[in-house]
Amino acid sequence: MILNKSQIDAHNDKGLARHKKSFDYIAGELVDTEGVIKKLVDFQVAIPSWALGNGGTRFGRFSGGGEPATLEEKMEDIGLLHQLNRSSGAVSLHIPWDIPEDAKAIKSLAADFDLKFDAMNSNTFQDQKDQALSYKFGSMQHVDKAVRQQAIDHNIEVIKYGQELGSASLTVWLADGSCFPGQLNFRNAFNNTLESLQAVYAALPEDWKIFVEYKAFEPNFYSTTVGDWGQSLLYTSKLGDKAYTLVDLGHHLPNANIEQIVALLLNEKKLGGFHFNDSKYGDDDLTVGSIKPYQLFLIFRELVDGMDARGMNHATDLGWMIDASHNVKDPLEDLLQSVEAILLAYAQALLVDAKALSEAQQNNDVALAQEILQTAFRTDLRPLLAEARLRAGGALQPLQLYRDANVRKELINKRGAVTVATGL
Ligand code: PSV
Ligand code: MN
Repeated sequence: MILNKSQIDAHNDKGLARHKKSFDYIAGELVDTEGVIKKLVDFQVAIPSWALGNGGTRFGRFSGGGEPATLEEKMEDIGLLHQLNRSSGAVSLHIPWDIPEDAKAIKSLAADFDLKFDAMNSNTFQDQKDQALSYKFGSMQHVDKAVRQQAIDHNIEVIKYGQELGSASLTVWLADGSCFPGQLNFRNAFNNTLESLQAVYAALPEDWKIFVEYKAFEPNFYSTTVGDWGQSLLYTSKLGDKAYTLVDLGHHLPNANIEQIVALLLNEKKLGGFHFNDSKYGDDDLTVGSIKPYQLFLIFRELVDGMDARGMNHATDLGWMIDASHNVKDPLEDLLQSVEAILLAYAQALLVDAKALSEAQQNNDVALAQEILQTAFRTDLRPLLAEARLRAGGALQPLQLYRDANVRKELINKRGAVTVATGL
C-alpha cells in the first residue's frame, strides 16, 4: 500500500505549527543545524527482505496479518516505509528466501519506489527442499569438499542475482561451528572456510565488496567458525582489499565493548557493514535503540569519528542495514522505530564537540570527556529528524501517519490474515 502525496501533506500541515516551534528552539541551540540536516537526509538504512513479516522463536510464531507473500509485496512495504521516513531507500535480499525471478521487473519496481539494492545475503545455514547435500554439519567448513563446493556455488549464484539488480556487495554469514567438544578440528574448519571464502572472493566482480559477518554463538553452541571480530578480521585480511568485516550488534558475548571493536576495525580499514538491532541477552533481534540507546550513540560516535579520520562518506562508504525480528509488534511499525533510533543516534554523534573531547582526552580530564559525550546524548534531536523528513518529502511523524492511515488494516484486507512471509 502506497500513500497519496495529499495524505502526507495533510498530516504535515496538521503538525506543522507544533513542529516549527520545537525545531526553531533546537536550531537556535546548535552550531551547524543545516550541516546535520543534510547528513540526515543523505543517510539511508537498508531494510532486509526477511523482516517484513512477523518473526518468531522456536517456541512459536504469531502472525499479525497482512504479511507480504511475494518479493513484490515486500518491496511495496519497503516503498511505504521510505515514503514515510525517506530514510529506508534500500533493500537487502536474502537468497533463496527472496529470489528475483524477473530481475528486470523487480528493478523497475524498485525504481518506482525510489529504492536501491544493498548487500545480497547468501544462506548456507538451512537446507532447501531440492538441495543435494546437507549443511547439518556446516557449509564452508565441512569435512566433505563436495558440501563446501555447493556452498561456494550458492554464493556465486547470489552474486549473479545481485549483479542483475545493481547491488555491489555480498554478506556471508556462516552458521558453521560445532555443538560439542571433539566434534570439529578447529584448524581444519578454519582452513576449509578460508579456502571456500577465497573461491567466492575470486568470483567477486571488480567493484564488489564481500562482508564476513561474525557471531559468537547460535545455532552452534560450543564453537563458531567465524565467532568474533578477530576471526572475521583474520579471514578478511587474508582474502584481500575487497573483503571487510560486518558487525551485527547482536552477535557478541554479553557486555562486549562494541564501540571499541568498531573503532579498531575502522582504523584497520576493515569495517564494511553493519546490522542494527538491540538485545538484552543474546542475539535478541529487538528494535534498535529499545534497550541500550546510549551504547548505540557511543557506537555512532566511534563510527563518525573513525570515518571522518579517513575522509569517508557517512552515507555510502559503509553498508547500513537493520537485522531485527518482530515477534510482538507490527513489523512496519517496528522498522519505523528502528530507523528513527538509528538516525537519532547518528545525529547525536554528529553533535559531539570532537575538538573539545580530544582536548579533554589530551588533558586526562575524564569528567569533562564524559560531560561532552552526555551533553550530545541528552539533546533531544527528534525535531531535527522531523525537519529532515519534511524537507525530503516524508512525514513529520511517520508512525502516527501509519496508524492514522490504517495501513495494517488495509494490508490485512488486501492480503489476508494468514499470509506468511519468507524468512526465519
Ligand atoms: C544471523 O543471526 C543473521 O544476523 C545473519 O545476518 C542472517 O543473514 C540474518 O541474521 C537472518 O537470519
Ligand atoms: Mn545479521
